[in-house]
Amino acid sequence: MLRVVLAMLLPLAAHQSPLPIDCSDIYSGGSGRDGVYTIYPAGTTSPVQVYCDMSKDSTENTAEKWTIIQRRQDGTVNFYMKWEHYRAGFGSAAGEYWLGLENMHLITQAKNYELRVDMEDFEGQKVYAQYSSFSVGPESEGYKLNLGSFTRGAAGDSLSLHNGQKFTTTDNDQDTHNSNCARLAFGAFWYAACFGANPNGIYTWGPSPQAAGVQWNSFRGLEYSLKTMIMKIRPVSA
Ligand SMILES: [Ca+2]
Repeated sequence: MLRVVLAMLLPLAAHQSPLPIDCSDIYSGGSGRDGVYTIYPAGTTSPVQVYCDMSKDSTENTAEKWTIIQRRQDGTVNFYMKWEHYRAGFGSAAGEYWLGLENMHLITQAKNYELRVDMEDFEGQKVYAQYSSFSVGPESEGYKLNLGSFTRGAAGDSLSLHNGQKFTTTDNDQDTHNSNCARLAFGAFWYAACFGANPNGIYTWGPSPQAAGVQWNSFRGLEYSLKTMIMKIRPVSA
């Protein structure tokens, strides 16, 4: 009996396609629905849950296949976390989460990606900002952000000033400010001195006079905390 089972399983294993590392790999596997999927950026023993935006692009009528790496939408997850959490990732792939710096590094060293940041305020305005490339360096280099040029989007460019910065948390100050920007802005990010965007700031439902909210300066300024902020990546053809 065992021999029969093995004979059935082994040919299947031998013909399995490579493990998916992002949502575009999953899409080519046959499923085209938005939702939570499992990717394997660090190999077969380290499955990671992620939300895939597989919806159709309204203008091009082609599937988007975006891999969501960060999402804020209702304030249910605490983002004021320390280095180890930002390194490993936290939250729920079905709701708010941070995919983790190590996963982001592993994914973005495998292919060339572009970045899009979707956001919405509490008055119903939806805008985005798109960048030609996005990758995260290794931990030995502080998970440095490598960002391409701003290409389009009514949100405007509030991220370019973060290009080339290392990641800073309350317990790991790698920014260029005398103090710690993660403590000043109640978040964690690729801070400089300190920020134009604060996607991981405190969720404060609109007005945020202390400049500590979920912010995008060129959209609603630094005293307004947004309703949603979603960072997502997809491969670009070389
Ligand atoms: Ca500092």
